[in-house]
Amino acid sequence: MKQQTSQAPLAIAQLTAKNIVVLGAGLTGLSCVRYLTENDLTCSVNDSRNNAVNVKDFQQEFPNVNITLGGWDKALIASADVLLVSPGVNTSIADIADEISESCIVAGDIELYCQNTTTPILAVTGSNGKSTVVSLLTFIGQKLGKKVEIGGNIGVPVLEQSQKLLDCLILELSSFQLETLSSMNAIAATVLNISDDHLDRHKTIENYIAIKQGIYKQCQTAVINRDDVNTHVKETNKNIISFGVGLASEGHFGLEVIAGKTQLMFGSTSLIAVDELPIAGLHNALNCLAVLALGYSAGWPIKEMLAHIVKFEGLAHRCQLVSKYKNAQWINDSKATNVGATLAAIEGLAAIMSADNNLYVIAGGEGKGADFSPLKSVISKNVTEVYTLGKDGDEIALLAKKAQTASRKVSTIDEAVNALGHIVKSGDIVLLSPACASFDMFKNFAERGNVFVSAVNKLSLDNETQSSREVN
Ligand code: UMA
Ligand code: ADP
Repeated sequence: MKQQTSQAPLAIAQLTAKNIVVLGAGLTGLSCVRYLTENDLTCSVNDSRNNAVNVKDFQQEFPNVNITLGGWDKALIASADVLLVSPGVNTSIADIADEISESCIVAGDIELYCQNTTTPILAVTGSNGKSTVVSLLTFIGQKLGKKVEIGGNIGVPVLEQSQKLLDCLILELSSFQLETLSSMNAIAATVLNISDDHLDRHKTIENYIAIKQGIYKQCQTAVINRDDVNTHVKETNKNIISFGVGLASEGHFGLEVIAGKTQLMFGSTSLIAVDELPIAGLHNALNCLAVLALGYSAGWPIKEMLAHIVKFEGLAHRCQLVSKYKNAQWINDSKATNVGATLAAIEGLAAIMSADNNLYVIAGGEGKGADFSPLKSVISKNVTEVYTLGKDGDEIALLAKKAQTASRKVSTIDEAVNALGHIVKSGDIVLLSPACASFDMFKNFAERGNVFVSAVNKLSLDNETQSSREVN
């Protein structure tokens, strides 16, 4: 059976009398059902897990929608004219792929949205920094007085924004969502960077890059990262704006040291010093450049964007300082679910700490088939000791050994934090940056980050209680 990404019309008027099947009953699936129902269309829903939804609640909200749980319903899939696939559902598995008919339109929620909207879109993908960039872009757009909303992989299904009249939708796209999207016509789109991620699903890095690059076929201006060749556009007739660490030519964004201070630059115009930015690290300076490039593509004035950028507070679980216990910095970077993010965190933080201090890293979890070896030299150069945990923790321990860096295996984050509580000194950094997904031990990265924060808080509280007992 040949699988296809739909170029075919999913305009609401075309969908009447079509047999629409929604795969997955999570955030995306339910948003599709809600959207179709609101447009007087019906559908069937299939989810391979038993407890995906409470069937009673579902039937109460959608009395005309048939739902099947606990396995892929092959007959239902085979009968579909339109298959609306949730991003977490891998349609290449035989149970699904073998059933899809030749004439069936296979698409995602974002394709459905794009075929039924005229809202201008700024779209962001990449291995790391997507949520930071779309959040900052949305923050700036709203501060500029525009009707701007966020959607996509950040946790807000786009169809939830479909009723709103917007000046712009800021869209975060994962590789899973790009696989089922072909009709977007964004004002501008970017691939921020590429590092190994989701290779358990996409199999090869080449395939992953090709999926990410698919975003450029669906935009008017491509915003590329000069320093990462995998983000560069292959088409020759595309309007391109670039950002990167080095000097920028006119019309592009870069960094330059002026009077001893690194500045964000637009061509030869200095914009703002990196140390005035509200989010730390070189990787975040690059994120800010990408934001400026995307906003500029939409006609937002650069000077006004800069006035608002400085007020942004950053996002939880992304290199977030959570405690200064013992005068060390305890940093929660639980969102580092891949190697690229952990590399950026270690290098970015090592750059701001003195050579006499120690950097301790807690890492490990579900590695998703990634190659950890790029961490070796960065660990060897910057890290004092690695605390490893989770399913693929031993792989990271092995890497640390090769990097001639001490490592210690722990069963829980609490165990790592308690051990570190005894050894950290003033000026040291303790960084939770797992380079892995969390689902071998936690519900999600937020739960993992919160466990770290609680453990650190408990440590400092116990210590305060202990010291006050000693004083009394
Ligand atoms: N399901 C099955 N069988 C499967 C896999 C999933 O039946 O083999 C069902 C589950 O039982 C569940 C439903 O599908 O009921 C979940 O669908 P989903 O996994 O597509 O998740 P949604 O709740 O629809 O959320 C999705 C994105 N999730 C994934 O891509 C895994 C959310 O991104 C996104 O915020 C949301 O759509 C709105 O657009 C999350 C994510 O982890 C944050 N993204 C990955 C990442 O950022 O690395 C790509
Ligand atoms: P995403 O939505 O792509 O996962 P986030 O903004 O949530 O991106 O950040 C995820 C992780 O990546 C965090 O650990 C963060 O510190 C790190 N990170 C953020 N921006 C970059 C970047 N430009 N390059 C590398 N790592 C980054």
